[in-house]
Formats: sequence, structure tokens, C-alpha cells
Amino acid sequence: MKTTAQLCLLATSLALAPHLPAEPALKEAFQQDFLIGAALNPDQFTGANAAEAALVKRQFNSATPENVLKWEHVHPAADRYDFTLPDQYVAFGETNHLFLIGHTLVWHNQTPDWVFQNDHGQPLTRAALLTRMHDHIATVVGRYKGRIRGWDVVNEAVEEDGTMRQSQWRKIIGEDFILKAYQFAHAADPRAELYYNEYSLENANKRAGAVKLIRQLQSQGVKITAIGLQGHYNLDWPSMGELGQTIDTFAKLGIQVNITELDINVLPAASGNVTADVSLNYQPAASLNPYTNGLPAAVQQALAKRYAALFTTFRQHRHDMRRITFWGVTDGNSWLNDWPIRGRTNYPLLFDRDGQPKPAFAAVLATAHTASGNSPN
Ligand code: 9MR
Repeated sequence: MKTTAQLCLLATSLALAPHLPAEPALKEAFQQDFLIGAALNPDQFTGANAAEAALVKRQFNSATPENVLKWEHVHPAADRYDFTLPDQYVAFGETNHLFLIGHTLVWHNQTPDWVFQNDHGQPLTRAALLTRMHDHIATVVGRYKGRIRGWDVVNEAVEEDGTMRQSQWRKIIGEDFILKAYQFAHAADPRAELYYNEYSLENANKRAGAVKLIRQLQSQGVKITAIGLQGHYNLDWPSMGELGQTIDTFAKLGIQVNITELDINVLPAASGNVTADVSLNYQPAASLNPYTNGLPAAVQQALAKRYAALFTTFRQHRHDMRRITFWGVTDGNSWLNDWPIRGRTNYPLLFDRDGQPKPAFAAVLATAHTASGNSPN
């Protein structure tokens, strides 16, 4: 029996702590398996959105900045860097003991045109572009040396057919722009993990191209810690067989495998291509945006089942995997509300628009302590 004084104390402490975490945390459930991360937006890491900041602190032990370290944001003009938001991202991560990722140094998107041009608007020479790439990497990686622990050095350099993308980087510098990027990053922070980040590697042709690239980098003595499988999936693709084979293929190269941008698109496809090419943009149509008033229970369950299958597969490969990062925290944050059609209502993550856990959250947690059996399909 508790005394009246004890009951009063209990009532007071409950009143003082009305937001005691009700849910278990992903980062704790998978502590023995991998880090669990999320891509963060400024409202989350500045605390402007206090509820989502709290959710991040409770659930995740790694973070990636969704946009603020991309070239156009951090280095908007030749003579100007803007570290205001990246500094806040790093401070938030350090305060909350998050394993911090930097995203991304060399990409064909979100890189301003001036990067590739001289003062007269003419294409730069190879030497001048290499100098520019070097200075950018040395400045950005150097600033966060020892604090940002891993970098997406080169992002999305391979085409769907496995050939190398004809980006401005490749056209002006040549194929060794990739080698140089890794060398510059390693010199700027020798202890940082260095990643190659790419989507749709579950498709065999593209995978073969990435394998060739990584073998080549390894034969040139480049430090490469992990492949980042972005993990922009949908309800039907990839199969668990394709995913398992992809993880095994890269693990055999002697590198770790990270899932870096996980989400599951539940909306009808606007085209047949499975891709995360941000330049795609299709016309809106009501038939392609069917869940504006909520996700039907059957789709909610299909999403939960799909997430459970993915995490079962990840756990089966846990010895080759180091991190699983979601591309956003709540459904409301997701880029999939605007891609490849603007203004849709998508439901790709584990937390709904109010930050509440969805059935998929419980389904993922349920995989954490089960013995790994055969791959589900
Ligand atoms: O989620 C990002 C979105 O907010 C940006 O508008 C978009 C612009 O390029 O980039 C998105 O993130 C991409 C990531 O940086 C690289 N892989 C594909 C991601 C989704 O497009």
C-alpha cells in the first residue's frame, strides 16, 4: 500500500513528465545489429519543430542532413561558403550522440552551374575543376574533421545500364574524377569513413557497373568503407532475393553495406521505371494520388509487412551491415510527397504526419529479436 504522500509524489512526477516515452526505440531494439539513422531537415536539428526533434533523439542514433551540406547550399558562390545550418546540424548531432554523416560532396545534382565555369561562363579546364573540387572538399570535410564520421563522397555516378554517367564532372575531368574525390576526402579527414552512395543497385546491370567502379577504386588503393544502397523502394520492388544478392555482392568486395535513404513509396507509379532520379517530373492526376484522406487499412498492412520483410533481410545480413538510415522522420517530411509528381500524399516512413508510430513501426520492432530464418519474399 502506498501512503498518501507517496501517491501525491507519483502524481506530481507523472504530471511533470507527461511525455514519458511510450514507445520502445528503434536504436535500442537494433543495438546489436546496426545504427538506425534518419535524414534531418533544419526544423528538426534546430529544434524549431520540437516534437520531431524529440522523436529524433528518442528513436535514432545516426543522422544525415537531407539537403544542407549539398554544394548549392553550403557553397552557393565561388567565394562564399554558408555553414550556418551545417554547424547547427553538427551541434545537434554531437549533443545527442548521433553518428553523423555528411551528404554529399560530388554529385551531378544541386551543384550550381558556376562550379563548372570560369568567370566568362566558359567550361573550366580539367586542372581548374580539380582545384575547385579539392578546395571544396578540403574546406567542407576539414571543417568537420573528427565530428562528421562518414561522408557520401561521390553520389550517383552510374547509369541504369551500368555505364558511367556523363556528368559535368566526368566530361571535364575525365573518369578519374571519382578517384580524385576520394583522395581529397581522405586527405581532409584520414579517419572519416568514405562511402559510394547510389540507388537501384538491386537491378543487376546497374549493380555490375558499381561493382566494377569499386573494384577499380580498390585496385588504385582508394579508401572506401562502404557502399550506400539508398533504399528508395516500393511495395513490389525489390524482391528480398534481389536485395540479399545485392548485399552479398558488395560484402564480398570487402566493404560494409549501409542502407542510406530508406523509404517505401506506396503510391501508384507514374512510369514503369524504378529509380530515384530527382529530375523526373510528371503531371498530377487524381488516380495517381488516391490516399489524400488517409491510407486504407489494407495498404497500411501491406506497408508493415514489407518493412518487416526488409528488416528481416537486413538482420540476416547484419554482419555485413553497419547502418540503416531512413530518408526522413515522418511521412510529412518525405521527398516522395513531391516526386515524381508534386503535391501528392505519400506514406513511406514509420511515423505518420503527427509523429505517431504506424503499424510498420511495430512490425519493424518485432523483427529485432526474432531468430533469422530463410529470406521472406
Ligand atoms: O530529399 C531530397 C529533396 O529534399 C531534394 O529536393 C532533392 C533534390 O535533389 O534531393 C533529395 O534527396 C536525394 C538525395 O540527396 C540523393 N538521393 C536521392 C534523394 C531523393 O531524391
